[in-house]
Amino acid sequence: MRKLICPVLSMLFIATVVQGYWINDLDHPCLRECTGGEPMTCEYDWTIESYYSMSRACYQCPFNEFDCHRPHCIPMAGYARPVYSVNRRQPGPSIQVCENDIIRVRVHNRLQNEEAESIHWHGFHMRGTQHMDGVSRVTQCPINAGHDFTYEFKAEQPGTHWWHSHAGVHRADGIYGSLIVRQSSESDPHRALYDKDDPYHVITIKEWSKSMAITISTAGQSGVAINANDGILINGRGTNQVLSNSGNTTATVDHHVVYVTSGQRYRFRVISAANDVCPLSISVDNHKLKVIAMDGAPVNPIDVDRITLFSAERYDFILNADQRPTNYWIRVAGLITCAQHQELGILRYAGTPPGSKPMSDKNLRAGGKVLNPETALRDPETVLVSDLTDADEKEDDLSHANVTHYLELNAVSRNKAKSVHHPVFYPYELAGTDTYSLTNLPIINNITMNFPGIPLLSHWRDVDEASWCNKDSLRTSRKDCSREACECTHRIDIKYNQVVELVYVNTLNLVPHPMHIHGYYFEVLGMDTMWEYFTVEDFKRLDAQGKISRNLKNPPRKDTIMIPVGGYMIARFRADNPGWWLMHCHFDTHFALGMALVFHVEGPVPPPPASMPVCN
Ligand SMILES: *[C@@H]1O[C@H](CO)[C@@H](O)[C@H](O)[C@H]1NC(C)=O
Ligand SMILES: *[C@@H]1O[C@H](CO)[C@@H](O)[C@H](O)[C@H]1NC(C)=O
Ligand SMILES: *[C@@H]1O[C@H](CO)[C@@H](O)[C@H](O)[C@H]1NC(C)=O
Ligand SMILES: [Cu+2]
Repeated sequence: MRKLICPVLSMLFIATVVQGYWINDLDHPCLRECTGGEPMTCEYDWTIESYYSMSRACYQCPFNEFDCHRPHCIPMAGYARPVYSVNRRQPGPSIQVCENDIIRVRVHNRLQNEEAESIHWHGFHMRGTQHMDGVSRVTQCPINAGHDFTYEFKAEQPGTHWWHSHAGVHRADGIYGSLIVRQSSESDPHRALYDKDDPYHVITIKEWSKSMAITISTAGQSGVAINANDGILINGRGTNQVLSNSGNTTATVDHHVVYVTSGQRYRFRVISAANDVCPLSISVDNHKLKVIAMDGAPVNPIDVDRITLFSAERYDFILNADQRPTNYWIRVAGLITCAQHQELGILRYAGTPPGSKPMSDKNLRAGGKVLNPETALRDPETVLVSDLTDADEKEDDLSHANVTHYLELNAVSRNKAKSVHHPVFYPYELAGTDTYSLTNLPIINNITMNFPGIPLLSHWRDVDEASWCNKDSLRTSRKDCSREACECTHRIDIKYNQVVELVYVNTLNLVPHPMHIHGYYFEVLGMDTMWEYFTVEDFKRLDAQGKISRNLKNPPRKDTIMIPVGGYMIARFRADNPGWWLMHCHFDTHFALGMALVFHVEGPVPPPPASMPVCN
């Protein structure tokens, strides 16, 4: 048996290494042409482990490039550090299925240190399978170390999605991967615009760091300065670490290569798996990007030169391979805290020699028209996501909102009982250059989210009455949140089937926040950058004067959207998916500090499966 399989496996291995991809994804029976026929049940077996990049599985990587592609070798940028991994890969296994398939993932938590885990399926709304949303302490108890749990749900949202850990900060250390749901030609409104849509054109990008995420987040909370990022990865590969071996030869991990053939039009699916305040702008030299979808939802096509992605955003674009057949740089440039980094991949036309590189200046940063600029400032070279329009037939009318919730995002100086700034030992009032540095606390409506130790979806009735709060309850309680952080379980109750309008205002001119809603799409009615210290009161005043415009006709849909500094974003959704849905900033360090709340949408939720993990 062994003898029979091995030659076949190694041939496959070599064949797929040429394309820079992994056998197990391409081998899966669910990766097929989507014809709209019988859905399949797609099974996956995942082992989650504490592991290491540049382990012995990497042999002579990067001095021998072939070795960097070996099974169990996680090269990252050639730097050896602890990682968390699914099946000893980074990014983890890609799930690629057809619309309406059933996805069944058996997760075996084998993390060291007794760490618990849960997996969120980012982009899926989990209607009828609310218990599968994978948010530790909201929809489930995390899976304890040594235990297994099987997630099972239907691939109802077509498009480019991803999966990632939603326990602690494990996502940043490697528990993430792509989740692609393709449609039949008849269902895909943009099918006529491209020729190819295959796994080789799925790209995940993120920053990497020499430190583990827990080190970065606790250092930030404790006022200890360390590097939060040391480079950028394209599909798990970075080239910015120069290594030398005993023979004094130097080498770096090779660029990620994407292959195209002249005359073909390719659907690219790009996912930002960034951990933190690291927006990434992607472009391809000499090529326009025709954007056709955001966060999985189709938009009317628009041509741009580059796209800025915040953590958890996805963009699909079509690249027409109509240039001289050679190599071109794929540029992924960091912004804000990642501004010093740029990573390069290679777009290689068929017929170009392997190992050859593009001729153009590798240090250049791309210019031209940008979609989703981090400033959200309007000028002739920028397109805001709210300027795009939905390409699907509208089934629902959200032109009348039943209720509006104002969500004020802020980053403030506050003392926090257990960490950050202790009210007595190291209060923020004493922070300064001669004492200790200030750590700001990101908040929503002055509240720091505190999760109870039990999952809300199944056990919310057991939560102590006094620990709940929202803006209104704080007002009546007369709690003063201006010095000490108000830590409580921030909950907004929503009646079934209401049309909910959310107005996000990012008050302080500090950083943009990519806000993510679980269980729904936001319809993005409008956004703008206003002025430094723009407040909810300012918004209400302008709105009353009719100076705020809303696109009620065909707003684009997103599940993660950046709220610009000193600006606002207006979103709506119909609350027809009962449950407990987390809404939070997708920056790890902000989420860890409590920039989150839960929407409780009333209505019946099916009982949890008997196999749910337990805690407390
Ligand atoms: C490598 O470089 C060091 C320092 O320049 C030198 O001492 C050593 O002999 C070199 N080793 C080889 C194998 O060339
Ligand atoms: C938050 O607190 C500040 C005072 O520190 C107050 O001006 C503001 O109105 C509060 N915001 C909300 C949404 O309650
Ligand atoms: C929302 O408002 C519409 C129009 O006023 C009304 O018909 C509908 O009953 C309201 N829905 C809910 C759930 O309150
Ligand atoms: Cu944030």
